Amino acid sequence: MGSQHARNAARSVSDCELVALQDLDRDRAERLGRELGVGRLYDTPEELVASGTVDALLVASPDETHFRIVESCIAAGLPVLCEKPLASELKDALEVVRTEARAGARLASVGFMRRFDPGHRAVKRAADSGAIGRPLLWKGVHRNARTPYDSSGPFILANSAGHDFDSARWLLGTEIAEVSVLGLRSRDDLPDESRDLLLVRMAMADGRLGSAELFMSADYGYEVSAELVGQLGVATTAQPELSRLRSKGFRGTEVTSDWTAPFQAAYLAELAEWIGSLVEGRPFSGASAWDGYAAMAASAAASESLLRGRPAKVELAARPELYL
Ligand code: ISE
Repeated sequence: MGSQHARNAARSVSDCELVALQDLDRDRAERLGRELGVGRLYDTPEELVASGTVDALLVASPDETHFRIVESCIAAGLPVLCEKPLASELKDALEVVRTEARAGARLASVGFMRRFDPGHRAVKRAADSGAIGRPLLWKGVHRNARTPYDSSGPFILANSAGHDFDSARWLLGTEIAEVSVLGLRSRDDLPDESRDLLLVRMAMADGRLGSAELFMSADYGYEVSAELVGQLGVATTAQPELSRLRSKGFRGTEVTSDWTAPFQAAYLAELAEWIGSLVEGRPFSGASAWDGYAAMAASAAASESLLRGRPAKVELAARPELYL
């Protein structure tokens, strides 16, 4: 993910110069540095932040390192675009929100790239235009060909479902108040604690509804969709078709297993908008630290619901004025 963002930053975003890289895997950093003509490599994120060589930082390190890197960026006054999740502990995500609120500046943004996906944006436009009347229900499908790293329910709800919680919040324009989750281990060869097929139901703060299927061992490929069911119509995302195949009495569309492939345009648009917002000194239109925190609060409640077998309330701290 980091290499991909680096390539986008170096090659495809105007007003952006990639000047430094940091990776625990030094060889990978050197290879990427050679490929992109970047000579400054740092051993630790702290050294990079303290170096004074960059105006902004993009973080795509393992989830559990996000919090400390984001906090060090904020302390140094550096804008930071951090991959999701914003932190690995809910209390840390709230700490980022509070640090920003105290400083009175939004420096941290979160990589919920679906907000920049052309299909998701078209659904949002349809809702905003009134074409489907009042949206009442958000429906999501999130399938990975194979379980990413860890197939336990809490991991999937934190790592993957954050995107769905953000999609529901963003498309319905309100917070999630309560979640209820059912989980299933889809295959006998997965560890006992696996819950790689999850059904998530949401009650939004204003009473509207959400529902998502997450299937992390879908085998046939990677697929994400979101749908808004409104009083007057329905808007559904469509992912770009890679190809149309006709073969042996079959006509269909190829499905990729690579979870980055369908969102290439989204990653690029997100980065371009973030850089544009920094250069022009205006607010970033993507996800804020508050959005990162709110998605994590929904993930935490979802884990609790799965564990206890009953609906769980999403407990949100008061939203600081900075994010209103
Ligand atoms: C992965 O970490 C991502 O961020 C992808 O967008 C998501 O679809 C996938 O399920 C995650 O594992």
